Amino acid sequence: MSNPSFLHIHGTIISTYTRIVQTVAEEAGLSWKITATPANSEENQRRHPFHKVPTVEVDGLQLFESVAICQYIDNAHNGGVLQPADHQCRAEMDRWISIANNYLFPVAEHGLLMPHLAHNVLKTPLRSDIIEAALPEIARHLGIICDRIEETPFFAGPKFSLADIFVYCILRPIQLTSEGEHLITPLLPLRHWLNKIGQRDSIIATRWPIEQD
Ligand SMILES: N[C@@H](CCC(=O)N[C@@H](CS)C(=O)NCC(=O)O)C(=O)O
Repeated sequence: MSNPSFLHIHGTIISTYTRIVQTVAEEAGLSWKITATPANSEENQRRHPFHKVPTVEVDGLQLFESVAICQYIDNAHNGGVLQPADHQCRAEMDRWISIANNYLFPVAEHGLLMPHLAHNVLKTPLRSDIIEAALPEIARHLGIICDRIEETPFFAGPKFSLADIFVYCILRPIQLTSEGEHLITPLLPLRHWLNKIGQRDSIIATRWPIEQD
């Protein structure tokens, strides 16, 4: 039986979606630990029918899919403060989480981050051809996301929400590549928002080793 005030995360340590869940736990003041569990391991295949990470145990529940996990943590342990009560802001929050998950993450993951990871970890030649092919689409997504954050302080509207956590944790690894940094540098509103969100305690507490000063 899980400790009711403890979150056990199973996932890879350097993972966008693991960081999203860690960040929401930090915002909620919920203690957490990670057990390193590769996505394609037998253990994870039992935990997640689509073989993705993270999965979690909390309050005696086994949960997977980050949106469901984050909403559960925020509702059960944080008074729902990361989800706007106002219907229009709530729709904006859901919209920007969907955009980040369904459009930005897949192209950035396959077209930019995985080629860099393979190069850095497996020491294979950098697949610049894959990166070059993906950059126009990534640039288009960044432009759309920048337009939104030019018109409002946070993605859902006036208040910080789950949408800011999803968008930040998906954008930040892009910004950590030279190509992503090059695309983001001229997008001033987006850069300012990244700096602002990057100063939150929950984001600082979940920094990856490559982000440490
Ligand atoms: N829809 C899933 C996506 C999770 C996801 O894509 N996780 C990545 C790591 S950041 C993963 O499991 N990648 C391994 C793979 O796709 O094989 C969620 O929201 O939790």
